[in-house]
Amino acid sequence: MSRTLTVAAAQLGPIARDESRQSAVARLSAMMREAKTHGADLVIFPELALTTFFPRWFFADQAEVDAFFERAMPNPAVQPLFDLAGELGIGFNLGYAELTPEGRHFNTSILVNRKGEIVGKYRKVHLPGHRDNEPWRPFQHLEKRYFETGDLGFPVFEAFDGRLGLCICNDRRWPETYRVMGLQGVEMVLLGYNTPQHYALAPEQDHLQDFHNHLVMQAGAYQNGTWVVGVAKAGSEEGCALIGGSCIIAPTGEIVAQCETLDDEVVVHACDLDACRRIQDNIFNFALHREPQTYGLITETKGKVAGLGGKT
Ligand code: ING
Repeated sequence: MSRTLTVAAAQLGPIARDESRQSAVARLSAMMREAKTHGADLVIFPELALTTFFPRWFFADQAEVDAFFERAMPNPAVQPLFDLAGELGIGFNLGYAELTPEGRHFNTSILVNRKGEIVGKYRKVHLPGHRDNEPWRPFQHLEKRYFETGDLGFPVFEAFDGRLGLCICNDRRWPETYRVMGLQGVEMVLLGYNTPQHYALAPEQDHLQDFHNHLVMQAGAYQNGTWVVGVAKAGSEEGCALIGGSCIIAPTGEIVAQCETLDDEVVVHACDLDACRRIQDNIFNFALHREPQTYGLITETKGKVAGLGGKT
């Protein structure tokens, strides 16, 4: 009897700067209900799914930044989503800005089970962008200013009769993210993203954003024999074009379901978690084929070092 986990990728269209949490939660709830009608056990929402992508602006006043953060999870504005999960018997993955009681700021994602209980939490490790206001840019990307580097590692959680891992947006571009979870036997990686079409430091690559988006997730899936569900906040959000391309990817690297619009849209797929074995036990059988004694540089240095090949 194979272990099938039916997941829904619930892509969000734009969230306006002045859109209330209640409005965002209503949209998420509508997609959760739709996912349930298609038999989903688990629905995956985007990164920072309760507010507009506020790192696109520079705020001198920290109080204006903190207004985009959640001081508790759940909280009164989000509680209806947790209640609905329990009522429908469906789990969910939600990205939001976390402000801890100690005053620490994280770009966070949680995994909630069918009873509406938080069973997993992750804080974004790879923070892209920059720290200071750079007026030359058409829009800012101040994640390094507004968030701290995640301090929870890349955990894998036993849930939904499988091994589920979480990451967020830029994390999906780094092979280390998937491999640390792959070494924990992950069977499904859940992630959300807010990805602008325009990348100010390399505008000649703007037309490749959708290709790069799928490339990195498909590679991560195949090289670790895991399902990957990537879900966008998409569309023109406060004048900034965000890519869509939300999708569900099999352990073979094949995209098995993909959103077609840049709006609120749900796609569903029944994922056979045992399909991971066909990759993890063979081509990427880590215990059989990896040679970690050769990989030291990967954790010994942050940036590049002199070549190991010696003088040429
Ligand atoms: N967004 C983007 C991402 O990694 C980015 C930042 C955009 C990096 C385009 C490179 C190119 O998808 C977030 N939120 O990490």
